[in-house]
Amino acid sequence: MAKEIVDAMAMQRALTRITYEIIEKNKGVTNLAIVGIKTRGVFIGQRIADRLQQLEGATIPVIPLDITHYRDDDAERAGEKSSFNVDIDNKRIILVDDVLFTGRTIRAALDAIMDNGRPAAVNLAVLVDRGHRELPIRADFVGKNIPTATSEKIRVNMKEFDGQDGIEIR
Ligand code: 3GP
Ligand code: 5GP
Ligand code: MG
Repeated sequence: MAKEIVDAMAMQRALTRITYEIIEKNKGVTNLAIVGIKTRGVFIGQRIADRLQQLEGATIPVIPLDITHYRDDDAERAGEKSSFNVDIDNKRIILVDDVLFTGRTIRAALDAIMDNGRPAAVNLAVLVDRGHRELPIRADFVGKNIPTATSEKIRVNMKEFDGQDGIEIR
């Protein structure tokens, strides 16, 4: 059984608000770079970049990141590194993911980022925070806080990948 909790309009508004918050917190957009965690974090990151382009006239790079090999629960593949095609030294990074849960994905993403350079700062933007953190990690920009039971699943749909926008709980 799935229940829609955020519709397409509300999801778009949340992304627009996050974009304004990013501009405000960074006092502009100079030196920003977006790192999107695959799969849907990349599409969310691209939406934010498109909005930044409209609002500030700046082209912000969106770097896709696959953290599979950085997870602490995948010992077999650990050690394979992900390399960026954008120089991130002294950049202000906005790390973007669809759902924040235990925080382990973000910890892994930070490892991948640090392997690629020395950013001036890293901030975290997520569309959904569903709680249940296992590490001292929090998001700087949150689309929607959705308290969940461990057994529940949040489904994030994105036009680019799923044919429509919206967030469901099941
Ligand atoms: P994403 O790649 O866009 O993040 O892992 C495939 C998809 O399944 C992921 O899409 C993720 O959002 C979704 N998913 C739903 N529930 C879970 C979960 O509990 N853990 C993980 N890792 N992915 C989940
Ligand atoms: P964490 O590493 O914080 O436990 O989980 C974050 C990652 O797992 C996110 O990238 C997300 O894709 C996935 N994830 C965990 N729980 C959910 C969920 O309920 N829904 C979705 N869509 N993804 C989840
Ligand atoms: Mg994800």
